Amino acid sequence: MEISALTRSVVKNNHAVIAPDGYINSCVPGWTNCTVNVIINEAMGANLCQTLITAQKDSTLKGKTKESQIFFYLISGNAKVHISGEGKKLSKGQFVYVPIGKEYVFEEISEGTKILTFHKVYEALEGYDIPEVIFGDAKDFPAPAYLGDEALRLQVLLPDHLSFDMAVNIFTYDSGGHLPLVETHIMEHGLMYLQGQGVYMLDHQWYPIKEGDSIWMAPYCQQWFTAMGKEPAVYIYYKNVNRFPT
Ligand code: UGY
Ligand code: MN
Repeated sequence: MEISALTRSVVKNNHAVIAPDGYINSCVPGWTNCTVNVIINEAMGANLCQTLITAQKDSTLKGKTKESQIFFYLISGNAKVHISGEGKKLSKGQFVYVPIGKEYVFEEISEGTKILTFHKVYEALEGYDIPEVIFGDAKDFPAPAYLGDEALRLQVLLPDHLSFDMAVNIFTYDSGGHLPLVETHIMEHGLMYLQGQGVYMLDHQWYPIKEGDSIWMAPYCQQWFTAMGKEPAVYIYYKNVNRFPT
């Protein structure tokens, strides 16, 4: 029998590993007939929010972005999305970026659909317009080798443009592939594993990680990862960009 007093999840001052076994549901006004797990949030010391929405029967998500922009990514399932009049169907691997000040509606969401969200308070930049709504499909994005290593491939889902203050990327590691260095940087990350497993080093502590797990890394949390197992390890991650130092 499993011992319920054990978990791989940890919450520290500069990083967290959140495995699904510790999820407790939240209620978000406007998001109905779904479970919502707020995985990363300001309450833990982060400057971003990351949630996982799991649709039940007749689920709808209605809202208006205010100071935070929201990136919605379909991990599985289907939904129909309307953003300020523009409507599109989304399925696994597809996403919509909703900038500030836009109304959004998700409907016709198939039961069990899983939607990952990243939220960040938008920091405007003088001389640049607020970004527009963006629909996309991860499979349409190139996956070039990362820093010349063919075992690591990085897809950049949002435009590399100064009007954006956040990036969302998908990182794929062949088994045995690893970051070529211990990263030490000001940018913060929120991430979720879409596939596979491996070992993450966070602030010189070592964590086994697998599909479904999430990680928060505060600015300057030192980080390194190696993939293990029989399939590539894939994670989707958030990064704040283009606005510092001030
Ligand atoms: O973009 C990044 O900083 C990325 N290489 N970090 C990470 O995967 N932990
Ligand atoms: Mn990094």
